[in-house]
Amino acid sequence: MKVAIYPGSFDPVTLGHLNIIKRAALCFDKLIVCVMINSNKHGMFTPEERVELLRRSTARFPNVEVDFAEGLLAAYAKRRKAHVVVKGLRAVSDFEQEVQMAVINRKLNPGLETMFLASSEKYTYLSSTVVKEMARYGANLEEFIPREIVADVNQRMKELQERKG
Ligand code: COD
Repeated sequence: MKVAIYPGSFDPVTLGHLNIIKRAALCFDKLIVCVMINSNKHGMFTPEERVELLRRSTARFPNVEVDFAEGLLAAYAKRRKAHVVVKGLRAVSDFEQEVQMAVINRKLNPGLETMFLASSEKYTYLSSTVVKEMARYGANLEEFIPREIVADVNQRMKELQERKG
């Protein structure tokens, strides 16, 4: 069975992520979408909430599993017996960091390959950061994130703004 892992912060999942999930799920028997911690980023949603939003957004893909893991991706891949990591590439700006991570992950777990899917041209501009910025200014989020989670993102942004006063 060919198992691949698509790791990310997914804070929150966007239509760009979902496009990669849909395409990668066609290439493998099983795709594990794994919420992991990027220590450079602050969360809007807790990891558990991100998992729930991802599960709701990917419910229609039978071979997609959503999980959360702490620690190193290379160790998680070993535990899950996965030999492939899937990443999305939007622009040259993604490339440098992604290639660096791919090399580190293979060093830590020899045989763990990273496969890159080029972003759909519709979503090259899209990131979770853009979504948060749009939510802050009350833009219609349906163009950016799965319909199933629009209310959750708007609600969380409202709570964060109220907390700030
Ligand atoms: N189109 C296509 N691809 C996209 C789009 C889009 N619009 N938006 C995002 N992507 C891709 C990104 O390029 C990335 O490949 C993936 O989707 C996830 O994106 P994010 O932004 O949700 O997640 P990141 O980049 O913050 O995730 C980083 C990880 C959590 C994977 C990384 O920090 C990690 O592996 N952490 C665990 C610790 C570890 O093992 N570190 C590596 C050794 S240094």
